[in-house]
Amino acid sequence: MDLTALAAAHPDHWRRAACIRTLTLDAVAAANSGHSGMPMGMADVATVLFEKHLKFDAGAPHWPDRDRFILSAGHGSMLLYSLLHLTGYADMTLEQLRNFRQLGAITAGHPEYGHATGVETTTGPLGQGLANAVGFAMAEASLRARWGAKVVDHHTWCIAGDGCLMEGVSQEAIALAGRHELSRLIVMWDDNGITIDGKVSLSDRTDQKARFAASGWDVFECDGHDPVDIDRALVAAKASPGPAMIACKTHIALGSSAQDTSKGHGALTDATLISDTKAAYGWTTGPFDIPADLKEQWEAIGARGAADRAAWDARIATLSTGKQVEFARAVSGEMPKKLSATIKALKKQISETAPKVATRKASEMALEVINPIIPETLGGSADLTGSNNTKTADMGTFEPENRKGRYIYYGIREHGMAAAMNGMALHGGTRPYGGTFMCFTDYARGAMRLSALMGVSVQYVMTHDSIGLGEDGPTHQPVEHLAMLRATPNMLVFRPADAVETAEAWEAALNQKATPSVLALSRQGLPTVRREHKTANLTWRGGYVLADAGSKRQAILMATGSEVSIALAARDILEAEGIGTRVVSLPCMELFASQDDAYRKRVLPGGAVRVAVEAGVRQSWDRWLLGERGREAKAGFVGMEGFGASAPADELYAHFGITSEAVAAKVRDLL
Ligand SMILES: Cc1ncc(C[n+]2csc(CCOP(=O)(O)OP(=O)(O)O)c2C)c(N)n1
Ligand SMILES: [Mg+2]
Repeated sequence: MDLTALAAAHPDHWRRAACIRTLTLDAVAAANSGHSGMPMGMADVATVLFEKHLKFDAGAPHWPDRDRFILSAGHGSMLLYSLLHLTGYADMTLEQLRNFRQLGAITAGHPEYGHATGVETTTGPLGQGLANAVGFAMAEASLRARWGAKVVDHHTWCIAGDGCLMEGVSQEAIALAGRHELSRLIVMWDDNGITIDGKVSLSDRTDQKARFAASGWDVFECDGHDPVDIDRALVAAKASPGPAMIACKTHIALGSSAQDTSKGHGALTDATLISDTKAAYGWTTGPFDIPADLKEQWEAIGARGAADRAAWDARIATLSTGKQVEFARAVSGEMPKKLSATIKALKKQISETAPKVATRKASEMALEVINPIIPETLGGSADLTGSNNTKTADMGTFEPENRKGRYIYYGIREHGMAAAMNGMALHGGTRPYGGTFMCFTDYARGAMRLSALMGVSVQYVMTHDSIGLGEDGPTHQPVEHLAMLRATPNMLVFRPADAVETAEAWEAALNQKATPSVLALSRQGLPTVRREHKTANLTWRGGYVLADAGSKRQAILMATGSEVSIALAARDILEAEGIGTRVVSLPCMELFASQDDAYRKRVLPGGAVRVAVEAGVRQSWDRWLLGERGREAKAGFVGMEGFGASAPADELYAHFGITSEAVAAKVRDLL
């Protein structure tokens, strides 16, 4: 590359972009780790985007109608941190850049949501940001339809690398965006032909432009180092009727001796390389030293959106007070006050009629009363709507012809669904939930982990939660999934026993602002075990005494979901034999663990034999069996030890020995 010619053609732009490039070199050198090449390669595109197109106000980073900028190629975090610092985000000080990747700094190795303002989502696992961006754009389209362009009217911009486009989740996301004609979504592909192992051609020969076009995108290209050409492409992409992809031809690690090589991908820390590169940029100041005139130019860019933002504030002020309050509530993630009374009324009705229904059906019953009072829910399923029972009567279908529709047909795309839901939740103003078979948590897991890491309230409706699904067999029967989900920090795993607990689980889950939830729901019908109406939400406490010992307590049975009724039947057997037996329902271990010690002790006192029953593996039960005043010699587990099998559910329970007789026998053994 002839850098002199580039600099001469657009000297002001060149110097502005060099700020990003040199801050990146300095921060990576200070940390002695990180990724230099991507920010050095994409600095021109990002400069034009922030200077001319992105609607934002660095002084109001939470402005709801700002454009969203998603750095899907999260390893290039210094691109984002440099931009946030340069444009004047108050928290992104020079000190933070100096402490890039250090403990306590907001400049984490990869951008992390909740650390620095202006970081819209956590990226780093390649492909996630792109799939989040689709969710952001869906949320924008949904809210614009409901609130009008006066209130919601913005774009979602995403920078994705070769790696993002290779990851499978990108295909799911691209197809979804194309189908939904998300014209406000613009993806800028860092087309540098390089990944860590070498040239992209080592492992790929996909025609990416044809690939996007095949899914209904409008495709553009530009010279990623020519600001005029970049601007032309951005203008065209913004105006195009479909989602837009711009192939930005760039040179990784531009201007360094590592340019166009995989060496340029990682940390360029060699002092000579750095000084030579800076000299090639025409840069004369020392590390982290941005000349005052350049900082002023960048701060003016950061303030460019202030007038727009003020105009938006004025427009919001013209809404009725009721609407203003409702908009603020939805954006804050607060639940409407009516939710609590609505759930109580449903619980009362269930306890009185005591239906025998699958908890997936009970979930639908809950959603039928929830969706009408929480207008921001956006439900969906990965092509299992009739099995997950996720669609309620009033929702309508979200589609280009009906952006007000609140039900999303995600297609067979569990990972894309989960990542899109993260984007919707992060966008704010919407409450996404989506379903699939619990076993296919595996397919969604990459994004589910990020829901937990970011602390976003997404509800995963995972039905067919055990061997109880029967004939579909072991490919579809989750065994290890409860343990795996419970092992995930900041994730609530609900496995309700009946329709009452299911309604309670929904209330508890929706009230979480910073924690995602999984609702593990049965395919098979379950009796109502909560026959006596209680206004208190017992599931919200995680665990509680469902049936106490009739005589002196000798055993405590713990169970979740479909095995609670098995525990109750075992209790009947044992009580008839004069063995006082308590049954504890434990619909959410995480919430139970967060109760104070006194409450946990009341539910799980010491002394008695303890047996846990769950049609899954034992892992995750040991705290309740051995800890919490329990003892190894007096603890047993009735559940699964391997994969399931293909047969009717009743036969499987008998075959795997998950029966009330087996539970009673285990208690007798331990006494
Ligand atoms: C899911 C996932 N797999 C692997 C990685 C490790 N990784 C980080 S960057 C990278 C190469 C990405 O290539 P590209 O997107 O072209 O970035 P560039 O080298 O052009 O900056 C890999 C494999 C990751 N971050 N996420
Ligand atoms: Mg690349």
